[in-house]
Amino acid sequence: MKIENIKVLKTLLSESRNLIIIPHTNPDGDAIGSCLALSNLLKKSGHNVSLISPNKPPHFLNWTPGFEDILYFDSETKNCEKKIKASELIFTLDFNDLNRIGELGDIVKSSKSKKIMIDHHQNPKDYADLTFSEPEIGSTCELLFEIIISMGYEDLIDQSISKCIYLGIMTDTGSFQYSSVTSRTHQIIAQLIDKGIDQNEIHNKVYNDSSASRLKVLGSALSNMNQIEGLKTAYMFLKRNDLEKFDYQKGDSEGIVNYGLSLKDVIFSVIFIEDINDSNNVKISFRSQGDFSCNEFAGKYFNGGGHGNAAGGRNDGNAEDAINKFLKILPNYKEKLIK
Ligand SMILES: [Mn+2]
Repeated sequence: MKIENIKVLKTLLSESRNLIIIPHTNPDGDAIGSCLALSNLLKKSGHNVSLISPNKPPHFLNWTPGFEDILYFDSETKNCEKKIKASELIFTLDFNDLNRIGELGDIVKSSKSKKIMIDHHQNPKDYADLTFSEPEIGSTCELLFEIIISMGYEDLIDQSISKCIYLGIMTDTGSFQYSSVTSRTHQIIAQLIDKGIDQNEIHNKVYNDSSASRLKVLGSALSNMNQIEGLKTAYMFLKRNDLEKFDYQKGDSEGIVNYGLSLKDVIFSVIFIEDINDSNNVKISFRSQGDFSCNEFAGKYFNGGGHGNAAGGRNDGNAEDAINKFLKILPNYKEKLIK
């Protein structure tokens, strides 16, 4: 991190009172954690802060300190526009391309306020006046902690802010198991624990909050799992009838595709989910490990896209149609899958 950037940030903050903080669309634990940590910190230092999210986060984040003050652009558009107009500084956290915040992006782009990006994804776009972009750091929350320390604001980090930062580091590192976790990550966690946070409570609130319908949907998908020998691939499906039988709620199928990767020798996992509202549509999620590009696969054959290791797509017809198409295409990727 450039020390010069820290100086510029301090100057910008000393010259500005009205601040906006924005996470990406469908904000996750790191986006909400970093935005609320920063908002709580800047409020303490006397700023007038509005946290504007493009839309609502999942319910298991609603305990995060300051959550009740979040404004939602999709349901309070006029009010949010007014706040942005009156602002002097806009922070964008946990994303690096204004496309990630939908229509809100146009408003940010045309705003006269200075923009500050704090993010850890690859290939940042060039929209910010001040950019903190550190792709080798595992979470925006960890990066934000380093920025706060470099600014000399360590004493402002209280228990509430520590909870927010812990949330983001925990969720973006798969609970400290990814290769992005360093000894420094653990040193930061130690400091957060010393601020009096209860990690077990945070873990339970985020991960042990399933509804019965979610577990039944998960059970149904797992019992439909197929492993394709010789292609390091697993796939699952969920049929409309089953979703109805288990009283499927939006979000219940979130993350199920990752279970495929927990199989020994599987590097590519796919789930086909029949759309409960459209009998001619199947939603598909792709996950991979290593170099195999989900993004390319989803984009080429299933009207989708995303990242190298995580992508989404769709197909006309029912799950069987989509699976048959998938099984025809897959052997063409044998070399890439088994290398
Ligand atoms: Mn993140």
